[in-house]
Amino acid sequence: MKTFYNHLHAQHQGKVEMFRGALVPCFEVPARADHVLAELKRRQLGTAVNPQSFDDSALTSIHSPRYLNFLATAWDQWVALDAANADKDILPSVWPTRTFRTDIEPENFSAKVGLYSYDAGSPFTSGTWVAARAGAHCALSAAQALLDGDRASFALSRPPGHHAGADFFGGYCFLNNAAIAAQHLRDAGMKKVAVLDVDYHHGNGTQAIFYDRPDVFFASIHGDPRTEYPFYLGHADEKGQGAGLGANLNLPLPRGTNYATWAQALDTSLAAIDKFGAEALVVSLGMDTFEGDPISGFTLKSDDYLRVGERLARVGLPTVFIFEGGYAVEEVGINAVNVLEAFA
Ligand code: OKP
Ligand code: ZN
Repeated sequence: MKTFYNHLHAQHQGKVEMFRGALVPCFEVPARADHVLAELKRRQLGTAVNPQSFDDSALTSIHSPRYLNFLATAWDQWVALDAANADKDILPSVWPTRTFRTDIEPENFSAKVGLYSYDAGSPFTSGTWVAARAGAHCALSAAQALLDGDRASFALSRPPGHHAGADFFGGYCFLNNAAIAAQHLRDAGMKKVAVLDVDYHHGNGTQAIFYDRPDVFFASIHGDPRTEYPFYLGHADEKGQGAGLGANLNLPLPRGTNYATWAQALDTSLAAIDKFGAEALVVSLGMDTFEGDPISGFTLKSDDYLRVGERLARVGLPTVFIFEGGYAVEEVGINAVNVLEAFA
């Protein structure tokens, strides 16, 4: 299995995120990807290759032009406000909630940051755009590998993507890599594609992007949004809308859920994907379902990920794995590679 990896991911290195009234060190750190890469090498699982580069039209198929323009220019705008800003990350502090207008892009920089985001936990840094764009190219290259005949591929990129919507960042995510990969498969002629999100957190961005579309099925197994981030989406009654009705499946589970219960939800998801008739599968591979994850609440163990990989392989579809969350940094490599090795 080819792994698409670009060292530019390390350019995205947030300093702090807002948590319970304090700025705390970021959980989403470059070492996460380094551990996965090291474990792939240790087990000699496939080859790590650089992504191809792609035209920005591959990004505009998912994200709005004004949002992409914001991402590309945000850092320069920030430093132009005050040269001393170069030493600080950008964190949003004001948002247009219900009753406010979002059709007019404000001139004020903080107001722009708020327009294009939904939380204060996702610092935008000097290297965020470069890293996120390289990550999207990893996802596109991984999707392209399937089109070129590979059975499976892996985009080992960060920052993650599944919380990013068409025109907003949040949840450590800026470009929705899974959505970009799925769309690339569609644009190349596949009629139906499924995205399966196994990250602990609901993939609200991916769901929103495809919510009214009948051609991309979205299934997600995640912590119940009544208590778990991202809180405002991911309930079981969200089934898609319009032409997309029936092409969205949420399986929220309570904090403390173990592998046996989680695996039943996996089987439910895979049966639905099979019934949908997808030609390819995009897996948002978050490893924060692990018992040792510092910000999550399921109790999967390292060996359980071998079973996950086996089950995913049994679906028999060409599969792109997209790296998402997983914050038990020391174990994230073992856990992710357990899925990939058992799949292969
Ligand atoms: C991103 B991904 C932690 C609060 C939660 C946001 C979590 C984003 C998870 N102190 N902050 O889905 O792994
Ligand atoms: Zn997560």
